[in-house]
Amino acid sequence: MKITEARVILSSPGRNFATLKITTDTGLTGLGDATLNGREKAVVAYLEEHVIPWLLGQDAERIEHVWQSLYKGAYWRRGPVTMTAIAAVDMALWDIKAKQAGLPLYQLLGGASRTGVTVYGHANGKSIDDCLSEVENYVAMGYQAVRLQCAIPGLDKAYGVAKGKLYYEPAERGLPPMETWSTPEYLDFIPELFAQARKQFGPHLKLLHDVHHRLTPQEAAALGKSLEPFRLGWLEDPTPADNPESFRLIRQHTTTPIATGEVLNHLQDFRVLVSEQLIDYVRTSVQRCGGLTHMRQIALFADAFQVRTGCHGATDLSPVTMGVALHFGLWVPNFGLQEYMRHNEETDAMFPHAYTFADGMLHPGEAPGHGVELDESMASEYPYQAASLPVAQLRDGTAWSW
Ligand code: EZ4
Ligand code: CO
Repeated sequence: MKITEARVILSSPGRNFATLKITTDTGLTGLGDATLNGREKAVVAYLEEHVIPWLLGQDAERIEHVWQSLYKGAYWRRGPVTMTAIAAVDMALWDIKAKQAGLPLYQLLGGASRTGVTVYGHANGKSIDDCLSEVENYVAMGYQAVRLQCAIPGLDKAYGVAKGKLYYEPAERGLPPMETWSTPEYLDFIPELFAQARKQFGPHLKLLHDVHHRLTPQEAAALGKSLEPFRLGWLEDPTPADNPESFRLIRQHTTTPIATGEVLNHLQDFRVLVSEQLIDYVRTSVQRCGGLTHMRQIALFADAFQVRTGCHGATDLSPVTMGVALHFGLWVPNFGLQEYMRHNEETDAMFPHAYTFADGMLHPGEAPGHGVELDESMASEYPYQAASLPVAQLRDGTAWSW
């Protein structure tokens, strides 16, 4: 089965998405997600200039061969742009293979390991009361796990605090917005948020929190210790994982579970974190790490160390990624939890999908392939508009991790 056409479709139904569509000489088509938040056009150029010309005429059935050829053949290995471009091709080829077989993708992986993929929602607020009433809404919808982010008194904006309900979008149109960060106020405030949440929701609801790379290892260890009485489901990205050894210090001081790696894109990025059991959940996704082909390898490596999956699923991961992630999550032996930040209505309508939500779980559905399509005429009504993620700085103007 030869690849006859490959095109990138850029659209912006409220936020930007880059979608790769591959067509074969049998007429079968597949979709992959090529969105890299705030750096979309770098991936588009990588695909259009360097990947697609080679892809035309290749055998669509040789997924592994295409993956290895794109990875090794580039000479320049790893990195978010390369691995996102490879991911888009990989997702589209798995979609085609499953459609050819007439099966939902999870059947090709080895079948369902569970009844559904447990997801977590995002509660956030301008005050603790605000945030806890959001948690209440998620519980009422059937969620078993919720991430809590809250504005910090004394700071004008805080990461994770949405403008609307059920929908959180950090990227803004135009140049990067500035946000002020101050660690002392944050460290004083967060334990109080979780003390009140645990008191109100009892012992069983999974409560999560994302530090978003803002702490040093020593500060992260201190936060982990102060949160132990409230038994978090996980503490996410407590410090940047650029230097994986820095997680040793956190691990030596706290039993709070740690999730990391939504910005990581390769098995080698996780090798120390996982093999030394420094983390409990890997956060990379099929969109970030070269697709299903490489995600599978990372997950099975993690399984050998009792580390589970906790895949990224924010709004910048399009419904195509969500579809593939759900087939993966239904199968993967060491599934932990899947993030599910709901898309806006326009996005859900533009990407008709087979996945459905019930009782705190998503199910990928039984449609052949990954089950997500793209309404191209609708996509053309929402042209791409440059957008950027915020940049954080301390009160004295020092640039900080966002
Ligand atoms: O900031 O997806 O866990 N979720 C997150 C997200 C990320 C965005 C970056 O593109 O940290 O909100
Ligand atoms: Co995160």
